[in-house]
Amino acid sequence: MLRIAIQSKGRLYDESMALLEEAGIKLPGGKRTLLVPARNFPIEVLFLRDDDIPESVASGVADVGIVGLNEVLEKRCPVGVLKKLGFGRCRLSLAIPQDIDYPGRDWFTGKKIATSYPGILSDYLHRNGIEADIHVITGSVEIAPGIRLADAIFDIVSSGSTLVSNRLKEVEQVVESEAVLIGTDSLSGEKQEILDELIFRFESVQAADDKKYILMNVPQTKLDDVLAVLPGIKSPTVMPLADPAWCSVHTVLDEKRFWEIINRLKAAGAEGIVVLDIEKMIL
Ligand code: PRT
Ligand code: ZN
Repeated sequence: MLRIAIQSKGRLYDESMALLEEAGIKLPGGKRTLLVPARNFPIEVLFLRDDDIPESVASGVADVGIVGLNEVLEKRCPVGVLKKLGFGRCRLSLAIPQDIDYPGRDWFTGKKIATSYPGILSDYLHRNGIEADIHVITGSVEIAPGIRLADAIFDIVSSGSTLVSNRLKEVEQVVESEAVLIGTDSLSGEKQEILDELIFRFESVQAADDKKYILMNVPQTKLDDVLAVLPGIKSPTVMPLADPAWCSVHTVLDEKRFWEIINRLKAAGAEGIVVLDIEKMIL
């Protein structure tokens, strides 16, 4: 049985649960307890505050965990990142009041910086030879400059709207973060096998995430033009239709290039284009 720690509530909870579900791991519904065994896979889920996840993995209370990279770096626990999971993306940045003309990093010398991430911040200041005063606060860091508790903040930024509404501007991006799967290299053979299967399933879910399956009808006379729009995509499937003048083309597209390619396919003569989500893709 492999024990995985995930956030019990908060920003990473929904997507951590969705990832487990998409990986085919079924958890019992109903009242949730701290430790929940899956119904169909040798795994149990330990629900914790995100702050406690790195330490729980380092100490062996959990075998692996899903947590923001920012927490892993801050806690400095001896755990490794086994896999980046692509959700919970954010960055840790320095921000200062909007009306200050920012001359560069040296501005921070002698300043007071409010943060909940003193470890990452002190490393950064040290690396850059900046002496500043770190003021640790655990919530609502962004209000500190407004109430003159600090000159600047070092905090998580995602869309940037929290900074704007507190009349702050981001001046240095220090760390990029996303949810990661963490673990140690001291698992038993049995647990390692379960973990390998889990990672394989996560990878299949992730591979499908930014892909679409598309089908379209193409007149035989336009087939070459349509196939020319799909370069780099491994052998699209071409199938005959009841009307011999037409065929059906199936392929997988990167979501990022979706609109660009769809418009070119239409221009090249494709019709009746159907786009489907892909649930999993085994590479
Ligand atoms: O209760 P528990 O201790 O488990 O949770 P928590 O309150 O400490 O953390 P939670 O649930 O807020 O965040 C969990 C993780 O989500 C973080 O450690 C990050 O890895 C990740 N994450 C991603 C974020 C954000 N995006 C985010 N935007 N964590 C926090 N924020 C906050 C940020 O602190 C700031 O106040 O959102 C605000 C900024 O957002 P924007 O969009 O206005 O820039
Ligand atoms: Zn927390």
